[in-house]
Amino acid sequence: MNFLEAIQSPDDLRKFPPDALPHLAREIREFMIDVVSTTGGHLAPSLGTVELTIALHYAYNTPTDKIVWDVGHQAYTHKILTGRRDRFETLRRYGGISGFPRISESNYDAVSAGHASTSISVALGLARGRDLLGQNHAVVAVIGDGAMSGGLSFEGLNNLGASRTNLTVVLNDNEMSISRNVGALSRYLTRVITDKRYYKIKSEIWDMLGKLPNVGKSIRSLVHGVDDSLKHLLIPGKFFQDLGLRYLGPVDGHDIGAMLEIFNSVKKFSNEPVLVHIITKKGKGYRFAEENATKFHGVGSFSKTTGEIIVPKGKTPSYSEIFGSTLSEIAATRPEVVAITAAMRDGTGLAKFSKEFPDRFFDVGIAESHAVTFAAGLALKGLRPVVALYSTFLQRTFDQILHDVALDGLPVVFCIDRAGLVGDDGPTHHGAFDLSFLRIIPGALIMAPRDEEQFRKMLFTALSYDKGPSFIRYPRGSGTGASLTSPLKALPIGTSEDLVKGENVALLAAGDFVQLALRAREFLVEKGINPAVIDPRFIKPLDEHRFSTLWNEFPFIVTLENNTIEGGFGSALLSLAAESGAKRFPRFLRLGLPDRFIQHGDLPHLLSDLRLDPASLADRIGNFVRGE
Ligand SMILES: Cc1ncc(C[n+]2csc(CCOP(=O)(O)OP(=O)(O)O)c2C)c(N)n1
Repeated sequence: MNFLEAIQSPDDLRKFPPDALPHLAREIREFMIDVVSTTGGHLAPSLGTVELTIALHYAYNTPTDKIVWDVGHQAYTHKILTGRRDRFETLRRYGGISGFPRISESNYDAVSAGHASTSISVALGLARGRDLLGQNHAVVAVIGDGAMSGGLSFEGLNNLGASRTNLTVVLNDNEMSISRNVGALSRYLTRVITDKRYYKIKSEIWDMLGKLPNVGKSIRSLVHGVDDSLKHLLIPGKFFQDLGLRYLGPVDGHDIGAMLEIFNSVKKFSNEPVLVHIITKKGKGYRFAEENATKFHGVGSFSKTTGEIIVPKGKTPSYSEIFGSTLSEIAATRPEVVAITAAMRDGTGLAKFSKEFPDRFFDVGIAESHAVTFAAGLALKGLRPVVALYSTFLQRTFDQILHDVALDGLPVVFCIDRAGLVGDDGPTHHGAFDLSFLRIIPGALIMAPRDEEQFRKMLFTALSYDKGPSFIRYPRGSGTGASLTSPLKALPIGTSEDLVKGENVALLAAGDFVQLALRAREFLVEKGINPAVIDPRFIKPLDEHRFSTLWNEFPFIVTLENNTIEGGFGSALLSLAAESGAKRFPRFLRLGLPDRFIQHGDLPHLLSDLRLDPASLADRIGNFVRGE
């Protein structure tokens, strides 16, 4: 019998007897693996939470009760059970359902998500709001052990513990972030799990003591006065208990019955925060994902039978790979170069560096703000830290860059991966803003390479620059396949490069969009327009020398960038032009990402939707020049 087909919403799920649920879990897994093998997606995290999700929707009255998913990459079962099974095959595709919870997609998605460590804070807001409004429903935050290591989670816990409000945090502990989890909290959790059997016995004793009138209470308070290590033996999850949360667990997160028992009893605690610690296996139920959860954390299409990723033929190395190999090359002769990642060792291309220079490599966990301020400390000691972050996660570190790094002109190098549109992950992950928010930082050196070869030179330039922080932003995926044979050499700071001569129109494109500009130019030539193409290379400082004559050479200036046009490269150039005192002020057209959040989908679709594909660009530029 196919149970899954009978479920349109959690109401249908709740009609099943509990003993049917493990069978349902098997069906969901099979369905999920089938679909994700073609769409790609966060398979291993979502395979790990199948039973948890069933248990939550079974025990709680969703959508009145709110489930808040941290990151939201583990919520595929949630999507399948909440009316999106029929559209699951459109997962992450253009026009299809999102890979993350989105309020706009379903009223079962209590909160939109994508970035880590937000769940406790936002769930606490929901809970306190509920209390203030005199409403009565449960709020459950589900957070992984990786996301729990982020600073925002600690801020949330700190406030939650003091709040005495009714909120349940489910800590989904699989000992993994994308790679193996790191840090002291992770070590602590491992100890709790390892000592599980002892804890079970001890906690039974503890509960029993609590039930003994008078005597029990005094023995318990005696225990509070004794040595810490002994307390650890007596009170499981002491860390959370001390923060004011009732700790329950550890529980097997693949045992639906055990979780139902816990959730049903937790629902009765009305005035206290609770933490339920569940243990899961990342990738559960699909051999290849269990064996290599990092590879299957976020995966493209793959063969279901062999687990092999389907790689398009002739793929050139990605920018991340070029970054990793070039950094290793430079670091081989420069012992002061150190690298920092925030839980994205593989994604940022630092795996090679981490193996070659283990002492000079720091994975700080999902802690981007810490990564930046930590780099400031390393720089103060004379080291040359390179912080590799995705553009979207760099957003969290604005104040650390400004206050801890830039203010004192510390030479920290920021390698900003996934800058610009990223595709299937959508609005939470597009790196659409970094040029705009970095450009206003005094003393920042900002570069954007048009290809891999230039990228290598920019990395070398950044590591040769010691007057302040430097930033290189580059896109997701492969470059142009440019030859990588020319020697590493620093570029003169603040210099642009004229790529193609032309007349009447100057097309200035930043970073990877130079390639787009060159292709748009071909269409324009067919229309009888012959634009010059200029690569600014440096977004800050701009090439004031070259650009001072630009305004007289070209009556039409077009800028193009893989960044929001609000405050980006085009705005910088426009300000420069406005203040240049040029007699003949050119007409300006700024092209780039529009001033709105951009949905998910493959890049060709997104670019054509935004009229940023070469043919549409040529049309827009043609109309502009013709004054239409
Ligand atoms: C602020 C931020 N940094 C990095 C990421 C990338 N990221 C997505 S999931 C993940 C690991 C999360 O680990 P955990 O919370 O334990 O969940 P699991 O995948 O193990 O289920 C990371 C680093 C992110 N989404 N947000």
